[in-house]
Amino acid sequence: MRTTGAGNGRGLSRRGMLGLVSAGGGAALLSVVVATRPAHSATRVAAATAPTGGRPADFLYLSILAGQITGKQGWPRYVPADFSVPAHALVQVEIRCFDTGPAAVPAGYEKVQGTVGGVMTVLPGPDPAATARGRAVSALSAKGVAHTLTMAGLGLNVPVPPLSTVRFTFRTGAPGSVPWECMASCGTGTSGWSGPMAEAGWMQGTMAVVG
Ligand SMILES: [Cu+2]
Repeated sequence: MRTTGAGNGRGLSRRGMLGLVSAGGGAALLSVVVATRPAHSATRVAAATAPTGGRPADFLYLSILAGQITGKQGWPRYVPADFSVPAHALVQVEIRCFDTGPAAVPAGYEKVQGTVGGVMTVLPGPDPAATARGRAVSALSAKGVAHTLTMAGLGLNVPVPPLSTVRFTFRTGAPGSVPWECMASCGTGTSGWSGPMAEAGWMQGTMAVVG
C-alpha cells in the first residue's frame, strides 16, 4: 500500500520496482482521471484503427491535468487513471501533459524503459499540431520530468516533460490487472509524495489487460 509523506522510504522502494523487483509491500495501486478531449474521456481506449469485434482498440489517450483544472491546487491528475487495453497487443499511447512544472524523480526514472525501441517521441506543448512530428528520445534530464507513467510489472517507465505531448508504443502481456503510478514527486507535502501521489485515481491507477 502507499504510504503518505514517506518520501525517502517510498523513493527507495520505487527504485526497486523499476528494476522489475516485485513491488511487494512497496507496491502501489493506481487510479483514474478524466480527459479534456472526447477521445481522452473514454475509459476504454479509442478505436482509431479497424475495431475488431468489440475488443479494446490499440490506441490509448491520457491527459495529465494540473491542479487548477482538477479544482485542487497541488493535485495534478491523470485522466483517465483506469483504462483497458488488449492483451498481447501493441498499444500506441499519447499523453498530453497540461501540468506546467517539473518534479523530482528517483534516479533512473528520467529514462524511457519498456517501450518499443526504448524511446518515446516528445512534442512541445499539450496540444500539438496534427502534422507535428516531435523528436525521439530515450531519456529526459533529471530536472525535466513533470510526471511519469510507470508500470513496474511490465518494466515500463515513461517520463513526461511539463507542457508536452509524449507518444510511445508498448506491448501488453497476458490478461490481468497492471497497476501504474507516477514516480515524480508531484504531490503535496514537503516531500511531494502526499495528496495525489497517495490516492488512487490521481497519480496511480490500474490498467486492465483484456484477453
Ligand atoms: Cu505525477
